[in-house]
Amino acid sequence: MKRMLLLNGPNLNLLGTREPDVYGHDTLASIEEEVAAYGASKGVAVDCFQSNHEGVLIDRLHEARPCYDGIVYNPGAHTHYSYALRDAVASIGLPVVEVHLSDIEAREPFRALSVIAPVCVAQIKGKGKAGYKEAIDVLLGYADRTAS
Ligand code: CA2
Repeated sequence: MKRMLLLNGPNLNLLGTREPDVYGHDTLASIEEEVAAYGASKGVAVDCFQSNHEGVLIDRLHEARPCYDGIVYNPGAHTHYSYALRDAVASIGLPVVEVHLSDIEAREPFRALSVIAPVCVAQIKGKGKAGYKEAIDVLLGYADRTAS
């Protein structure tokens, strides 16, 4: 069975409590459950982790290296400025798909830039929670392509 990590960054623990017009009505726990069930249907065991702290997320990425076939990652606002997380993603040698619930290019100008996307295999944005499931498919396709 393949293993993937679903990683969520700062403030995503607040999903379902405010700004439903932007981020939807689902809580992070319910999204994690749904994504894990989707993964299981595709033969993928999904572990979930969220933190509001940059260093904790860096440590989790480092620890992921020997354990996972890929990472689905919503870096939250770190997306737009964290070179430390970009370096962590680049250093682990695992395929990472960056996911955003909202369309970051259609919002405030500061959100349009991702400093992390260039070291990811793909970026998915503006598809709500469906983007996390699509990321699992992208990673499965990536694993197939690199195996052949
Ligand atoms: O669209 C996304 O998924 C974002 O990564 C969400 C981040 C934002 O900083 C990025 O620009 C785009 C923010 C997550 C905050 O989530 C909240 C959820 C409910 C209430 C308040 C914030």
